[in-house]
Amino acid sequence: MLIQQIDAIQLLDSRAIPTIEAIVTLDNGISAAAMVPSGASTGTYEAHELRDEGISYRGKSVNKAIQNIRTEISSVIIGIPATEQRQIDQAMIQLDGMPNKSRLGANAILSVSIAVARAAAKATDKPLFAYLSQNNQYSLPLPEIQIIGGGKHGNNALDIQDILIVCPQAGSLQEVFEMTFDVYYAVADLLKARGLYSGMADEGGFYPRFRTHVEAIETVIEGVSKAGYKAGEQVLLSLDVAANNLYREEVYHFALEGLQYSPEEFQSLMAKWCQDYPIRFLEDPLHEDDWQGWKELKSQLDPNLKLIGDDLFVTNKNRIQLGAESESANACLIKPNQIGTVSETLESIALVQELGWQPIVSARSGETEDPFIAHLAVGTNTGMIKVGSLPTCARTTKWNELLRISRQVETMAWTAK
Ligand code: 2PG
Ligand code: MG
Repeated sequence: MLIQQIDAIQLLDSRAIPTIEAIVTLDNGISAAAMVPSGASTGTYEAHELRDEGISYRGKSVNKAIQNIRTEISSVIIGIPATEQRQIDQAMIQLDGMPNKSRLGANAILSVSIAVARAAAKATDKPLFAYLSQNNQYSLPLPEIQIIGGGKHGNNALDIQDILIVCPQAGSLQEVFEMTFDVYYAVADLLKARGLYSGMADEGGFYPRFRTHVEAIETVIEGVSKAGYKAGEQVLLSLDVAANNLYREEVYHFALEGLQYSPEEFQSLMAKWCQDYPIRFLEDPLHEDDWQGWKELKSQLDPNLKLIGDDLFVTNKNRIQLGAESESANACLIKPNQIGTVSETLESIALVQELGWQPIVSARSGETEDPFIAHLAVGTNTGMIKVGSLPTCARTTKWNELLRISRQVETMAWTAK
């Protein structure tokens, strides 16, 4: 099953921004394709997404990256067995030569890397999740699902980026979706009754113009009760503060309330919210360079609360290691396109698991119909996944794939805790 041909085309993501689909064909005739997603609130230390920077699609077309796949990348990969994922990824990393994959583009490299994994899974007659597994331990992940979107995904109507819910007592994934459906539409009813209803943010949640952040959090909690569930027990809250976007000139800014906070004040505010509300997951509450602040905040929080690094770690082993040494977090978002290859993503997940932290496989705000991350979460047994909100196709592609996988392997462990 040697790689015989690699091609790529420009397609559109969920924001209608161009993205890449790579197509890998093997010498036994099997072929597989993969599309890559794209973030809006990106961390500085992420792998580089190569865009044309011309006039087409406001600079966002990806023709150069596609050319790189057809020429340079093809030249080093053709002839290698598709099952040699590490060798293939290493060849692309070396060919790129830059620490952040900026020469060929992490979007070019990752699309090929995922297409190779998918082709190899097909060729070895395994479901993709099973092919990605190192130890045949699979489980269905518990999702965290967005109800309210904000920040860069929601026209900055809210300064923080996500208010999400987690249903830890649900008996199955089907039940998680049904409970989340109940809460999502209960919140919609509340917003409509108050004249606050607005369209959907990039990931499918609502983005009303609340007067304060606390009002937004309390509205979700009210929606939970309206739907007939107990907040803090059946339904927990999760926030992605995406604090990089709030931090300028050493101050955190809440435009909504017209307030500014010193780093110490912002840390205290985050700790207070976690005390006042049933928030059990807190992502990027501080900016990506404040290792000390993260450590201090962690020591103020309930040890059971998951303090999640996204922009802080960017799925990068070195940064995760730094976080472990500085005791800055106990959970890590995993986004394949932050690091740029399947094998590096698998290594980061393994490291997070070794540390005893919670890995959470995550989609990006600009998504595609590719359900790769559903397989990744199941196959590496991460236990949690984040895909944005419940509705819209780019999201349901992953939710529905998880449901299909759960049917395929009926004995699969369910991760609700
Ligand atoms: C995040 C993601 C997904 P983006 O910050 O966690 O919600 O957003 O893809 O824009 O980085
Ligand atoms: Mg985030």
